[in-house]
Amino acid sequence: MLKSPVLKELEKIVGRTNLFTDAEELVVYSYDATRQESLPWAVARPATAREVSDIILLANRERFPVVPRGAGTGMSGGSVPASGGLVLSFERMNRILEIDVQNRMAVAEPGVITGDLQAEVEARRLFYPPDPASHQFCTLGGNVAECAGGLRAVKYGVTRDYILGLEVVLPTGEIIETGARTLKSVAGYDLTRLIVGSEGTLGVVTKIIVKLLPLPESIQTLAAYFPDIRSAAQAVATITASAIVPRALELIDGGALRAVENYLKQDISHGSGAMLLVEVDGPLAVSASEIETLERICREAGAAMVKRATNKVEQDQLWKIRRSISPALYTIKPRKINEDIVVPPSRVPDIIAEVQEIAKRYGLLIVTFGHAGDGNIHVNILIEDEELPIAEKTVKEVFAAVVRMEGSISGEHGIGLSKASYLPMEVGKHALEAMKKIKRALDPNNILNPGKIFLNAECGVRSAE
Ligand code: 2HG
Ligand code: ZN
Repeated sequence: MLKSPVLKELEKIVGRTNLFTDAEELVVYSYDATRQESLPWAVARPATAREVSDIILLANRERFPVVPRGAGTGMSGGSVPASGGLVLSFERMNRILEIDVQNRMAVAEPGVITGDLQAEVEARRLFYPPDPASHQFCTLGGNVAECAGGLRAVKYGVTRDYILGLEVVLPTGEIIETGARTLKSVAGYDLTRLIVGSEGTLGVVTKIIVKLLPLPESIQTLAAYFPDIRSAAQAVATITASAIVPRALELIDGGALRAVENYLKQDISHGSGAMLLVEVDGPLAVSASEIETLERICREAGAAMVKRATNKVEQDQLWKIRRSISPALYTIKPRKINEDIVVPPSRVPDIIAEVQEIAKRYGLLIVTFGHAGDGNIHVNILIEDEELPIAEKTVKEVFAAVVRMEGSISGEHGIGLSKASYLPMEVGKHALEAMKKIKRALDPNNILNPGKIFLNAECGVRSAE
């Protein structure tokens, strides 16, 4: 709990209307998309880096946890205040500060909705490629914290590939700037990369400089309908080994298709057992010939039907199906345990076969879908509450298979709370210790987002509560 003199000081920093302590307000900031929840002791909505810094200085003096939060759409518990403490919410730091068309970059505050930034730059014929499925709700700050991926990562990479620099409040209160406004900079350690994906454990991001690209001239999209997931996965492996790099290559299995059909109340699968959504972009002549080749590859791999979107409305309809999968799966069973494993693309058919075998062995409903083009598959285990212990065993087996295939247990959602106990399965002892040393060096009092990435007891001291 925060004592009343501390609350008074917080009130002085952010103003009375930007500090919440009532239970009905706190509950709104207590959970994320994993549905794990834990009430914070208070919520502050700072407006500047200086306010954030003052709060962090106070947190170090009084030793209370501080948990930065964007829109709470995260999928690993990263923004859940698991040890209580103060949630820092960035609703008020939501301005796009600059779009520099000539130098193709933009500067934004962390509370900007990712889709808003995409739309603003597209209006100027520029392109911000990172595209999490939740782009209409998630924030740029959250994307930076978790190094979000999304649908276009197969061609364009993930959030870290577009961050040129940051303004960061360190866990001890100092405000620093990392990186530069230029495409190149090797002045010292790459603190930008260290902070991106650090899940709010090493600093609070208060300003973000992003790199932009020219808007591609044309986009071509197709949906390919396969009899089963095996043939669809095989098509993925053929496409990723070809000379074409699609900007999206998404796989949807039969379970996910049925879930979306029920959710949107429309026929989506056309009787198929799996679907691929494939999109290319670039100069018209190139994208037109590439989509032809991709259609042929899909047919040769066994697609019974291939439909091309002929205009923007049809393209949006296809992507609506894809973006509806995650919300649709929440409606099936009380619990949705979602993973974001990633394997080398050539191993996509192998990991899918292995997940199916594990699901059969444990008798669990497991749905697989996602960014197959870059090997990033969402394995969703849909269970009743009492099935939780078996689901946990299942997760461990899936992760073991992923590590065996030289993949990673998290491609884009982060370790957060959900995967902290599994991190040692992938990261060697000495690498894990090096990570903890960085955490302890920057956050000696373990103030910032404690219990994320590493299990709580493992990092530093925080006594005087
Ligand atoms: C997506 O790609 C998100 O739709 C959510 O990363 C994945 O719910 C999921 O498993
Ligand atoms: Zn995803």
